Order: sequence, then structure tokens, then C-alpha cells
Amino acid sequence: MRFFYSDTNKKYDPETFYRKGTVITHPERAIRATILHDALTAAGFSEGPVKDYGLAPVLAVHTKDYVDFLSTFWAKRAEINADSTEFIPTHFPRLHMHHKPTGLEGLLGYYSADTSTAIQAGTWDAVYGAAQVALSAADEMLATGVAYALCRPPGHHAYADCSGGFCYLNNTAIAAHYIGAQKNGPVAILDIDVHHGNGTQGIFYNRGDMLTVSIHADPSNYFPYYAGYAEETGEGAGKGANVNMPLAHKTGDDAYLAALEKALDRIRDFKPSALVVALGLDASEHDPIGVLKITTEGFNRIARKIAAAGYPTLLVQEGGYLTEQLPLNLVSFIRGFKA
Ligand code: Q9C
Ligand code: ZN
Repeated sequence: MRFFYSDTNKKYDPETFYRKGTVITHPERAIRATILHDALTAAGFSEGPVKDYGLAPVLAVHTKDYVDFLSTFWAKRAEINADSTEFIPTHFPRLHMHHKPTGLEGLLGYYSADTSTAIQAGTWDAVYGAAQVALSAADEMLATGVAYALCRPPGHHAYADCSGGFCYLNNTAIAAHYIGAQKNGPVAILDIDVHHGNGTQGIFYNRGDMLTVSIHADPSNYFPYYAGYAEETGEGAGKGANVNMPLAHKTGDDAYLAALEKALDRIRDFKPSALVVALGLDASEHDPIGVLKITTEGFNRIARKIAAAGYPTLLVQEGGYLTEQLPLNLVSFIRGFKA
């Protein structure tokens, strides 16, 4: 299979991240994408061309207000601080407060869920580029049956109007909606990132033509904490079209594969015209912020099981952080598709 990648991701390389009482280097570094790109190239996979689809497919799942905010923040930054190179959201409205403020500092928190999504000079170019990578790979999948989008920054924690969890635009949701429109048929999303795909769930919660299934570490003591529970099953036309499968922390390959089988049963019952896999690699036993125990061989088994389901499949990179095993796990997974 071919992969899709854009150098625009390098324009955004977050520095500081506050985690568990200390300030650390941000885990979602630009070098992640370089490492994954180079590993695929060394393994013999070839790269497809990235096209520009403009903002229309982005605005099909994100609000115009939010997209305008992200794309114009940098030009307005002097209102907060003309000299800073990185703006970290620090004030959040929470559930009781609903008034949209006029000032930029208030708006930054209004459109963010947490402090992990800083804005730098190149953040918008990078997140726009990642969405175009996902769309380009979606067209390749429609033409050939399979493709891999090496998106960075990731997307599955981004809601229609909110960044969070290292994510700004929901590349997976943008691609899934685009595929559904092209096929004029239902689409299933299978999210195997170690974190619950809360943004994707939120975007499609009321839709019956989009099945969202997420397998992730139990959020009761893990990001994103406030969503990802089994009782969240969708609303309105989307009732029954959202499936959350939280797993106990430290779950390993065999129990994971058993959960995956159940997830694929739900997907088969839905009869999707295509499958989008939100491919986080942070379920790895070695991941610095992960809490599951998936091995390199485990990723290959996961891929083979998904490939055996037989759907036209788009793989979209989500999380997965810097370790020696990160590129090995990607190659192990991609080889599992044998295409
Ligand atoms: N104690 C993705 O993998 N919290 N996002 C990290 C853990 C944020 C992860 C702190 C995790 C976001 C796309
Ligand atoms: Zn993750």
C-alpha cells in the first residue's frame, strides 16, 4: 500500500507540556512523523502525492467559527503577547459557563479542552496539511482499497469546535465523512489508539450513517477521563452507532485481540461501505504515556485481523510516541495488511 505524508507537519513542533506535576518536553514532537516516514521508506513502501482539497471537507465536520479561530490566531497574537513563540491555553469555560468572550486569550480556552494544544506560528499550516494528507489517502483508498495517512498532528481528540489531547482538526473524521459522501454509503471508524477517540465520537454522536467504535484504556483514571465509557452509545439517529470498549490497564495482546474480534462483529453488523482505522500506536507496551501492553508482534496480529474483515480500509495515524519500537510497530502493522 502507498502512504501519504506532508512536510508541513514540521512547521509545528510543540515544546512544553505540563504532566503530572512537572513540565516535560511535549510528547507529540515533529520528529515522530520523520521517524515513521523514514521507517516506511526503508521498508520499501512508496509515497503517494498529497493534493489540496481546500477547506470544504474540513468544514463538513468542524464549525466555521473554530476553523476561523485556528487559522487567524497567529495574526492576532499581539493582543496577548507579540514576543511569544508558543501560546498554551490555560482558561477553560467548563460546564456552567457559556458566554463566548471577545478577547483572544479567552477565545483560546473557549476552543480548547486542555493545555496540550499550543499554538505556534506554523500550527495552522501543519494541522491543515494533516487534513489534506488524510483526504489524499482517502482518495487512494477509494481507488485501490487501502492507504495509510501519516497525519501529524493527530486528530481523534478534536471535536467539531474544540482542540484537545494534542489534536486540532479531526483527520479521521474529515476523511470518514469525505469517504461516506463519495461512496454515498455508511462508514465505520475503528479507533485503536490507546486513548478513547472522544472527538470522533462527539462529531458523529447523532449520525446513524457513521459507526464509531473505540477500543482504549479505561478512562476512569486515564485521558480523556470524561468520555469513553461503555454506556455512551449515541443519540437520536446515531443511537446504537457508538461503541466504547474500555480495557483494563496493562491489557496485553491476547485479551486485546479478543476485544478486537467483538469490535469487528459490531462493524460487520453495520455493513459499512468502507472502514477508517484511527491508528494510534500508543497501546504499545513501551509507549511513554501508554498503559496497555501490546507487543510489536501484537500490532501485526491486530492488522491481520482488521485486514481479514475485507473492507476498503483507510489507516489514519493518531498517537504513538517516541520509543525505539515506534517505527517497528508501524512497519509491523502495515506489513500485516500485506498490500
Ligand atoms: N498522563 C493522542 O494520543 N494527556 N493524544 C497525556 C498522560 C494527553 C494523547 C498525559 C494525552 C493525549 C492523540
Ligand atoms: Zn493516544
